Amino acid sequence: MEMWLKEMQIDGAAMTYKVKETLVRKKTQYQDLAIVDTDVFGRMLVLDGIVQTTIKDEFVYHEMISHIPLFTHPNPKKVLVVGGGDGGAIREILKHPSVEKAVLCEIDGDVIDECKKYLPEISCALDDPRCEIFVGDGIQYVKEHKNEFDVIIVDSTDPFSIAEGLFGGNFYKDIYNALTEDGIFIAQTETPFYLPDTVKKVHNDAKAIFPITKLFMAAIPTYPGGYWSFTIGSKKYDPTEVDTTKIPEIDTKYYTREIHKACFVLPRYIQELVK
Ligand code: AAT
Repeated sequence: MEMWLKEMQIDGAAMTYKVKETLVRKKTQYQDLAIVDTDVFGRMLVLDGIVQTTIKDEFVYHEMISHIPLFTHPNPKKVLVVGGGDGGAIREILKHPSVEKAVLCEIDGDVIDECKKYLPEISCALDDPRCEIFVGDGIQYVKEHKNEFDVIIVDSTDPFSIAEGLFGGNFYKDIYNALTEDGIFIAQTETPFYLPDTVKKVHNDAKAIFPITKLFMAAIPTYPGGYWSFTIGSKKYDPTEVDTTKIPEIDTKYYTREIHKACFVLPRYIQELVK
């Protein structure tokens, strides 16, 4: 019998993936967790029916959410990831020799455990001695840390339920305070095509707090719309002003010096959202 996973991308439109095998399916304390093996994208992590990451296209998201801020900051030493229990962002962060410590604050310990078991290509750096794992709510964690991180990466689920408070306003104020004086923050900020209001709100909230706010895009086949936004809030360094000729060679599949510049070039319908 053929098995298909149907993901609602937005009310009225869905994406379907042929599933070869379900490796794990369970209700955690916070969500419905599944890791399935698919024909086209390989293994994928699915939380509450929403695709979070897949073996085939995870590189785009994890490289872009990590290398854009880490190559904008001249000397990132201490980095925090909120969410991101699969470990993909940690793997990319630890490619930067300046990084002494990368803290992962993931609310759901089951995500970490199951990704370690079934997605080793993504979770492989979680055992690195420079990585410190904290299982708990990112909102609380960020509130309790001041002037500590050079870069904060918000690698969260979509803005509902446990992740709702990770999009905007008060959380961004706490992030500002948890950053060092020249710190940078980045968040995954959804699809401008399907959720223009979310992108606009998040951008305005960040702009009210950070002196420099920029949005960039990356092409991610398994995220709704296939074209995903990231928002940066920075205290001092402008990610669009980086001298990319000075960026060292790094082992990546999507991120390049040229992409670092090009990803900030926006189509008009997105420019209009962040005016
Ligand atoms: N690296 C790509 C995968 C993710 S998963 C995002 C993680 O955020 C999940 O494991 C979830 O448990 C965690 N999370 C949600 N809310 C919180 C919170 N309040 N504190 C800490 N961690 C949290 C991102 C996928 C993006 C999907 C786009 N459609």
